[in-house]
Amino acid sequence: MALLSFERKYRVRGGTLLGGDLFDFWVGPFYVGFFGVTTIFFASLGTALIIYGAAIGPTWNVWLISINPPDARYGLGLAPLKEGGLWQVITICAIGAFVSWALRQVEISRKLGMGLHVPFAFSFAIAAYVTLVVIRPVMLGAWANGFPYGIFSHLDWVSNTGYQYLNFHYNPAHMIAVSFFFTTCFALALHGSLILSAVNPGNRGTVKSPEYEDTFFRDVMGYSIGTLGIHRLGLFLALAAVFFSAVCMIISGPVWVLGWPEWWNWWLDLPIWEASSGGSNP
Ligand code: 07D
Ligand code: 07D
Ligand code: U10
Repeated sequence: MALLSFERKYRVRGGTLLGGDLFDFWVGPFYVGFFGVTTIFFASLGTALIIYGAAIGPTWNVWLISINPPDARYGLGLAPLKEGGLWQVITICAIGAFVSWALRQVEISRKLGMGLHVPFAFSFAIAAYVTLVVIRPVMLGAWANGFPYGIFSHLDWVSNTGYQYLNFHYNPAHMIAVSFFFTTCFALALHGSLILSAVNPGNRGTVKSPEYEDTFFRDVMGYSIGTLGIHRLGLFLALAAVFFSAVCMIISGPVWVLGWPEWWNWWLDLPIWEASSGGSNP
């Protein structure tokens, strides 16, 4: 079925979470819904405030524009607009827009009678962002710990926050997250190349079925995870990467305040070394 006639068949009412029929319509290709309206509202307001912040700031250079969180002396209180208050309102707008976007995905999934896997996955990205700008700053007692909204300034924040723990690569949850990110790329490269090899068999070849795909990996390494399985694995790997990223930041500060290399001293402190010369606690 051509996409346009499919859309006519499935552009039906219902499936909404809020607002009933009120916003149950499309504008061009976009489904609107109650959460489309709230997305537009929060995204427009947030963008307008960023432009206002740029206007009162020192530069229009888009790489250098930065909306900074309040100073540490404001703790978890509200700050005046020009001293971090903008950052606070923009953070509310960003969370409002991201959550609205996820709920709009839920409404669209329900309309189509599909599972909620896409909004479930997106909620992990939202959770990572909320970890950095709400949960961790609250645990540390100041909004100042959130990251600044600017293209280069947010890179400076990542670098400075990393070096605050001497060598961030020694953070064990960061290691797990990084490994999951690498594995995700590896899995997508294997999957993308396998599918293309099956549907592009070369001159005069016939397109190959999933049995061929399974057989390829059985021949190579004795096991195939299967055509559905690789998608489950891909989703799991990507979500685990983001989950462990959030963990690596929750433990940096609220749980561990020293350099991350020092955390590994637990190894030298194991009781099995006590009789020998090693250990940092002789
Ligand atoms: C390709 C989907 C499209 C999305 C794009 C991003 C904006 C920002 C706003 C000027 C994969 C659109 C960008 C709307 C413009 C203003 C105020 C997604 C795709 C094209 N970062 N980060 C980037 C964000 C954090 C880090 C690029 C956002 C954390 C590093 C872009 C967030 C940490 C590097 C960007 C966020 C961190 C980047 C490309 C939110 C740890 C780079 C992003 C809301 C996660 C890279 C100059 C991309 C770069 C980069 C956006 C958070 C680290 C500007 C929106 C604080 C180390 N980040 N980032 O392709 O080139 O994502 O930076 O949390 O090297 Mg970042
Ligand atoms: C937060 C983005 C959420 C996005 C949302 C959507 C829009 C709309 C609109 C396009 C989480 C936004 C959408 C705005 C756009 C349109 C139309 C994603 C988020 C909701 N690190 N490190 C990570 C590596 C080092 C440090 C994570 C590698 C150094 C700190 C990941 C290396 C030091 C933090 C990671 C490396 C250091 C991190 C990021 C290598 C610095 C974090 C992924 C090879 C000296 C961050 C939760 C992520 C984190 C993070 C990888 C090096 C510090 C695992 C590969 C040693 C301070 N690092 N890192 O989390 O965990 O995505 O955040 O060297 O805060 Mg690291
Ligand atoms: C996958 C797949 C698969 C496919 C696929 C894909 C994964 C196997 C079958 C998909 C993958 C791709 C296409 C590949 C490329 C994708 C990427 C690389 C990912 C990154 C994507 C991008 C960078 C693109 C991002 C673009 C976006 C998000 C679109 C931006 C659009 C908007 C902001 C509009 C959103 C619409 C909304 C919110 C609702 C509708 C609203 C309007 C149209 C505007 C008008 C508003 C109203 C009518 C509401 C009124 C508003 C009010 C009252 C508030 C106003 C308030 C104010 C203050 C102004 O696996 O299969 O193939 O394809």
